[in-house]
Amino acid sequence: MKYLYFTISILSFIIGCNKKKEQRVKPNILFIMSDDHAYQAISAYNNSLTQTPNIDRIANEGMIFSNACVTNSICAPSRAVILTGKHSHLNGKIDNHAKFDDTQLTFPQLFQENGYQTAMFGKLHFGNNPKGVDDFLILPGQGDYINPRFIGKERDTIITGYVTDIITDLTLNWFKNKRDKSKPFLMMYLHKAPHRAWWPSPEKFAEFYEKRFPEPKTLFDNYKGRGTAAKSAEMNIFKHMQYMHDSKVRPSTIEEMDKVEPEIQYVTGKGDIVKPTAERFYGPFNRANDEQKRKYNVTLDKISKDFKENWPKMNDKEKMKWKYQRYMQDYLATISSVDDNVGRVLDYLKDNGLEDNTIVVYTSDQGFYLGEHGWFDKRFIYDESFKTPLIIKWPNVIKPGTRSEEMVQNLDFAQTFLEAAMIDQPSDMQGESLVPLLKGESDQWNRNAVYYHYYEYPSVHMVKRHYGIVSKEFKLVHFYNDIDEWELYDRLKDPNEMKNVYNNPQYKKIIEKLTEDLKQMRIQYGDSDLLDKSFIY
Ligand code: SGN
Ligand code: CA
Repeated sequence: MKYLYFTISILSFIIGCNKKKEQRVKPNILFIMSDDHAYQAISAYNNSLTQTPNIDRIANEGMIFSNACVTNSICAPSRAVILTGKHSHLNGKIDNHAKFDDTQLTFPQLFQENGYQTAMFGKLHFGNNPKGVDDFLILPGQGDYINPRFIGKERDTIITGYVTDIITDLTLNWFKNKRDKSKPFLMMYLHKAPHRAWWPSPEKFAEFYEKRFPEPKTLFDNYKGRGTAAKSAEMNIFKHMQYMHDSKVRPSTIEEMDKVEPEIQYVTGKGDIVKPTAERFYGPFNRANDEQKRKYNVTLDKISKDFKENWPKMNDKEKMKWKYQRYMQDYLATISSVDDNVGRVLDYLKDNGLEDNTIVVYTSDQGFYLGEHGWFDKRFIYDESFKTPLIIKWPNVIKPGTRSEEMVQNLDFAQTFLEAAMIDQPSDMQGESLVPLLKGESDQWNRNAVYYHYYEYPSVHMVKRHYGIVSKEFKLVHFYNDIDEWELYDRLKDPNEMKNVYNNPQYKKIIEKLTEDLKQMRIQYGDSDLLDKSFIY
């Protein structure tokens, strides 16, 4: 009897401790994701283009991943991978057009079932509402920068102001007025910026118009060292960026200048040829009210004046340079707002005693070209779009100011968050929890290479379908549907990926090994039936 009593007390002590432990350590998660944020535009990654002091705070207090990447470099598919923990071919959201099958399990649902209070504010881009979140206000589709409309649980609403500030106001308002202090939280704080057409707030528009930015080394790339796909993509700043819509030259100025070459054509999602119209400029601009327009007009006038005076005198190289500066001015201005607003949220956590027990993640749905290879946009397996920013802060777990070069993917996020929150990971999720890396236990991490597969073709920017394997040293790629071309890049010797060495005999052995590894990976992830007819348009 005495023995039984002793056993029971020990057992209840252990259970009590576990319960206590669980309550004590279940962390809050603040997941911050922006849309198309190039890691080159975060000063913790690259100090020479712009400054992002608040995002850098997360890096200084946490871990920055220099080889974080996506599985499929495009918006809605990346979000589906993040939420389901499964590659695109399994979750079905292979491109921006396909509908997300929301009967699938997404990780916020598991958080909700396991005692977390959950919320989502900003851009989702699924065409349907999120599951597993107690509160949400999301932008419809791509959403608008100026006076945006939001879809809510009960009703839709239009909110006056600039989208990045508004998404932050909504998030802070939830923290202040809706947070249930008895529960840990999962907050998904999702920016629209810096997505095309890069409309800054009127103040940042004026401020950044005065700045000049360094050009990337490969701005004038002629794609000689690459294959058909790089040559036929429609994302060259000089050729495909549009004067009105992107560079924000007034339509009336373009019309006036009959000597200016006709606007470059572009292709819509279904492969139709469409010419840009003034509507593409007025769509965003006309959302502004009179006061906002007045402020925007100060800078718009300057742009048009400069264009009118100088464009006709420029050669092609100078035009490329001009377009690049205009692009960077607006793109980086939108990021400056993101950074300011991230600072507001970090300050809130700090000032309200939430800092110590909150994991803060900063990432993007994929990377972006900021003039590298002459490009804007994303989609390719080449580094600037394949890689994505990933910075994580977790007080008392991650050693401040650390860096990881491991090959980690957005596929890993769901399992990472689940492990951190001590929630079981579904066995059919395909990533790996990053928790060992976060704890500094890199000997527990065995992955050497990752798998990539891009599908959206033919479509805007015309990047051909491809899949591939990427290790720290090499990148092997197969463009497979309307062409049959292989490319190999030596990532250490050729970090700018200027030379495809697939046909160089020196790499024969490496190619044999990588080809076999790629095949095994496709089998492992269940993506071996690449030419499944349902994937062909
Ligand atoms: C829009 C953009 C494209 C962009 C796609 C996908 N054109 O079509 O440049 O690649 O979205 O972006 S725009 O001028 O209309 O903005 S994604 O982030 O949704 O994948
Ligand atoms: Ca995106």
